Amino acid sequence: MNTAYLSAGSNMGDREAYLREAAVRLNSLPGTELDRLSSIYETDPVGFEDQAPFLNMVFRLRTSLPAEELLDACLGIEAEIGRVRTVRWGPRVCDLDILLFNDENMETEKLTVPHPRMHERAFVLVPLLETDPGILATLKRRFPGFPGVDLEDGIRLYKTIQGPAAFLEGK
Ligand code: X6L
Ligand code: MG
Ligand code: MG
Repeated sequence: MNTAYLSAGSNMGDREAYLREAAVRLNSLPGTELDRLSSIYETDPVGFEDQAPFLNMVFRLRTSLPAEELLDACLGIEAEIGRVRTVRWGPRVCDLDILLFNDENMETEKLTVPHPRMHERAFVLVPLLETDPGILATLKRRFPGFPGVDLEDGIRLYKTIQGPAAFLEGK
């Protein structure tokens, strides 16, 4: 079994519904269970700032899928939910990024794990640390400059969730 941490984001339409749809689809992948999730945060856009605010959260999955198959599944789920890639760093209904996969370091054409810029993004770090405070030690070890960002800047608690089952059921 593998443990994967994924960042999820949406800044178009019914943002919370898209995050839930992503969680339901991830939980339905073969050999995969949504095992923990963060609160939902509303976050100021970074990279390309002239767009609507995001909802961001982090999912922890237990999965028998290898990392590259999980990546393909994430890209498929983004497309099924209706993602259209136009402007780089632009608005999207659903973005799913693999942050961590076990304790592995990997770099292929398709995938780099840990996500190379995760330590610079409060919208990733705050929900990630909420799902597992023990990850702080891992982040400090893997990213010498950690944290590369003010963890209180541009991020507001939007909604707390009672657990994976409640979220999947729409509560
Ligand atoms: C300089 C240059 C500083 C580029 C930052 C940061 C670029 C993040 C892209 C950057 C830079 C990104 C989300 C977002 C995006 C999201 C929020 C990206 C890719 N995705 N903003 N911007 N949440 N709040 O999920 O992360 S585009
Ligand atoms: Mg992203
Ligand atoms: Mg992405």
